[in-house]
Amino acid sequence: MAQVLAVGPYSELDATALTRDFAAPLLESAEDVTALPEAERANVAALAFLGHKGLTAQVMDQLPNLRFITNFGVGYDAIDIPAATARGITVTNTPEVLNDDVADLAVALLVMENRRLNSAETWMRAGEWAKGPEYALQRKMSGRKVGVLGLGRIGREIADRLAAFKSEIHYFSRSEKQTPGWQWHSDPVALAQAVDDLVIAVVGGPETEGLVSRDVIAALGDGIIVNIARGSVIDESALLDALETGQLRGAGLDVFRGEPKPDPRFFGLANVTLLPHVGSATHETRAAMGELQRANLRALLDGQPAITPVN
Ligand code: 8YV
Repeated sequence: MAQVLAVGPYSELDATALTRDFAAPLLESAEDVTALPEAERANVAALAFLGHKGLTAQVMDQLPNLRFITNFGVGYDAIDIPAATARGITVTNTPEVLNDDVADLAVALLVMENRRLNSAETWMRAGEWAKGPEYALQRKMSGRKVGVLGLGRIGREIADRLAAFKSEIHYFSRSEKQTPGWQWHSDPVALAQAVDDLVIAVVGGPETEGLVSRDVIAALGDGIIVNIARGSVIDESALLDALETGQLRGAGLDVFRGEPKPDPRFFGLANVTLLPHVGSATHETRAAMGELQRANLRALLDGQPAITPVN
């Protein structure tokens, strides 16, 4: 059988399955590929990848017979796709199976920040409840105008959930979609101007780098920004400035530029909910992602078309 190499911090469940089904040796990160003996590298036909950085052209060139990369995750900004395509490497990802979890989390972050639920809990744990006045009044979430930046598979699930919150839905995407009642904007600044809160759901990578610029953040005014996509989509220093001055009411963030070491300025803020990239982190969804990754691997190694190809 063609040699499969697994790269990334896999769960025990996935590591066991990759070893059992594909006899795949496991490496912690893409950087470790270089350390493999040349003969072993030459044997590798498929790479089962999990991670958020480093699958570069240089790494691919260490594996001269690499034909397939199966990514554990819907986002594949860690993989240099043009380099893979140029080398004839097919790349797959794990779309759809995580839509619900990620959309649930986006809405939870919006509710948490509008109602300041994090601070309410901290206040209660600190014993403030018994001391006197009730917790400060916050802002109503239902009925707010919400902008969804990127109306792909996850963006749509978010918008569907927000419709149940009686939100007026606005969105930005390259082209207008068949979504009666939802308002399309061709420009992120115009979207931010039209709404109260903004949810980021675009893909990461070079095409969306810094899309939520200082101007977009200023246009949003006193709203909430939720990001469940990639840290690279936001101008993070502009975001931090707006949060520190209170120009922006708050942010709910699951992703950061410096993951897993976000800018320490975030930790000094009371008007944020910070999460350690847990969008898809449930037993059910991670099991489905692992299965889809391995199904792609199996299909490709059997000479079948990829189930969920990227390039
Ligand atoms: C990660 C994600 O894949 O799917 C994505 O794009 O960002 C996540 O689901 C997961 O955290 C494993 O690294």
